[in-house]
Amino acid sequence: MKRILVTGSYGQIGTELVGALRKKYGGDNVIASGRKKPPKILTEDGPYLHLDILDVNQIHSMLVDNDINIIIHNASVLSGVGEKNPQLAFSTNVEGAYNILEATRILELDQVMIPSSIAAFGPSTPRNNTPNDVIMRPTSAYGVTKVFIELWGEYYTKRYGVDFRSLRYPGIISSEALPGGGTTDYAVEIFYEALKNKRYTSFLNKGTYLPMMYMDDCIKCTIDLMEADASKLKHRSFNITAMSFAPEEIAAEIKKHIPEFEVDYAPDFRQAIAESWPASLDDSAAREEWGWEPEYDLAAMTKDMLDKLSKKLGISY
Ligand code: AKB
Repeated sequence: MKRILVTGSYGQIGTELVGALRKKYGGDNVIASGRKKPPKILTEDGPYLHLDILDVNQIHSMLVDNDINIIIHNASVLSGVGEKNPQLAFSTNVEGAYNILEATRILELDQVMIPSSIAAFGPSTPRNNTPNDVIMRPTSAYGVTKVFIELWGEYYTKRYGVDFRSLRYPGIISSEALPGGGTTDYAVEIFYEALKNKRYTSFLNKGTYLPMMYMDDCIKCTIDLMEADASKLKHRSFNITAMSFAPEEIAAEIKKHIPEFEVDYAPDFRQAIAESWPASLDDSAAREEWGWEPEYDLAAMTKDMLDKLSKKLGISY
């Protein structure tokens, strides 16, 4: 039986991942955790427990007391926040992931998943159709922490047999919880502003292509990799993508549904971060090793986002 702990559960991905995991494995078998007061959605069908990922004793007792055998460690500082506060990125992302990997090793848990990101790549990486195995020299603080996570996790797999798995998430677009301080957040904000104000000022410039994915696909690939047969995995860290677009392209797609919608551009410090990341990814390793295949393209994602958000905000379009 799977007993799963999700850290950072109130984040953009955690909020929806916990619900999907509870549906699949039973509410009581999925422990949501974090340091904040949880939203109602996390306490309705299962337990939410307070957890500080820098407190090693608390991590160990939570894992033992709740008979956990799988950790999905989503607690992380994102790229924008990490660039403003690199020391926070180090403690949350590096020390936090180290504590979780150590607990997995010491307590001999079945599996640990810790997200990586397109941020693990850097300006010397080929930008288009970036391969799974390629030079990784990120220049953002966040990106450096993600390379640490991948390499330390893979080292633990090789050295100690820890079943570490990681997805290099692209920008994730979703309607439930807002992303917290990333470079790809514009692709979520744009929907809120299109519905509320019919205009949006993008903090990334025209022509800034980035790999992206809708939340439904993000949940699917996370659970699919968790369940993948370990004997089929040649890699432990995987590129995954569903689409790639620039701000003016998502704006044009929204405009098909909201013709009055207007966008202008005022790039800030996140422009440099975005320019150091891939524009598109080659995710053939994920497709070959565990059958990854996305469902949503730009048009399908835009329609579903507008439908869900307009219902949530009570604004018709
Ligand atoms: C961010 O923009 O920081 C994240 C990511 C791509 O990892 N969404």
